[in-house]
Amino acid sequence: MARKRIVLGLLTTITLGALAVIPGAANAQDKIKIGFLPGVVDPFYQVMQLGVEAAAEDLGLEVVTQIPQTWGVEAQTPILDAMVARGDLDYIITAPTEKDQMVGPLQAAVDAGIKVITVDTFLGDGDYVNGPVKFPISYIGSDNVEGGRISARGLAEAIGGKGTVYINSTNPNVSSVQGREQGFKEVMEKEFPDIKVLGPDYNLDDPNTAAQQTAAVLEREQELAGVFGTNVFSAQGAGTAVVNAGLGGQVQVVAYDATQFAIELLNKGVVSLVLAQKPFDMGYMAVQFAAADAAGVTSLPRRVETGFAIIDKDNVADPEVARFIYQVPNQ
Ligand code: T6T
Repeated sequence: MARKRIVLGLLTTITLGALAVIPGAANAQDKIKIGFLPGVVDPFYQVMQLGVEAAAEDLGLEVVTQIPQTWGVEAQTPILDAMVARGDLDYIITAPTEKDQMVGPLQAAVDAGIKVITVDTFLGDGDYVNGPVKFPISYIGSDNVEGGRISARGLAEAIGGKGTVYINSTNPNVSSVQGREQGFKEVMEKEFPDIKVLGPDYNLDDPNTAAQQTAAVLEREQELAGVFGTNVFSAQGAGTAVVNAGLGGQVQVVAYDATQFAIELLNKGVVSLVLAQKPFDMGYMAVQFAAADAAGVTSLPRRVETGFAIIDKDNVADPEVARFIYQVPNQ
C-alpha cells in the first residue's frame, strides 16, 4: 500500500502541479465536486470507494457517495437523477448497471453540465472514441474479456482439459460480466474441444439464487467437473452449492473477485483460482482524471485497463499477491 500511495501520490503532485501552472485552474479545482455512484453494495465497490476517498484526500476534493442497495437500472437511475438535481456536482464517477439503458440517464447528466467517468462497467461498446457512446471522459476498469479467458484456462487446467463446466453469472447486458462470459466461452471453444460449457444462468446478483441454480445443475449433471462464478455473488453461491453437495475439491470452482470468502474456499481446496481485480486503482484514478480534466488536461486516455492479480493456493500467502485481496474496513 505505502509504495502504491507514493506512485499515486506522484501522479497527484503532477496533477496539482498542472493545476498550479494553469491560470485560474486552482480555483476551478477547488470548486470541483464529484459524485460517486457505484453499482451496488459489495466488497469490490467498497474497495473502490477507498480508492476514491484516498485520491479525494490527496487532492483536497469533496466526493458525494451514494450506493444502490440492489443492482439494476431501477435502483441506480433515481439516485443518479437526485445527484444531478443537486446542481452542485461537476463530475460523476459511476459503474453503469446496464450498458444501454443507462445511456439516457447519464446523457441527461451531461446535458445538465456534469461530466461522466465510467469505472468497472461501460456504456455502449466501451469505445468512447469510435463507438456509439462517446460522452464519458474515460472507461477505467478491467479487460473483462481477458479476465474470462484467464478464468477458462485456469478451470481447464484444474479439471484436466476435459469434462463439463457451468457458468453462473449475474445480470444480462452488463459489460463486465458479459465480457467475462464471452472470453470464457471463446477460450473453451478454441482451446479446449473436450470441454462442454453450460449456462450462463443469471442470479440477479443474489448469492442464494446462485447457490440454488448451481445446486440444480450439480443435481442434473452428475459428471459436472467445474463452475465459473463471474463475480462476487456468483462465485459465493456456486462455491456454497459445491460445498453443500459435498463435492468440494471434486467439482472445481474459479472465482472472479478476490473476496475473503473466495480466499477461504481457495484455502479449503474448493476454489482453484481467484481473479483479483484492482478496484482501488479504478477509484483513485477516476478522481485524478476528474481533477486533471478540470485543470484543462485534454489528453486523458479514453480507456484504462487496470489488470489483475491471479491468485491460487501456491501464491495466496505472498504479500505481493495477497495485497489484492479485497480488504474492507470493519469486515
Ligand atoms: O465483479 C464486480 C464488478 O466488476 C461487476 O461489474 C459487478 O460485480 C462486482 O461488483 C462484484 O460483485
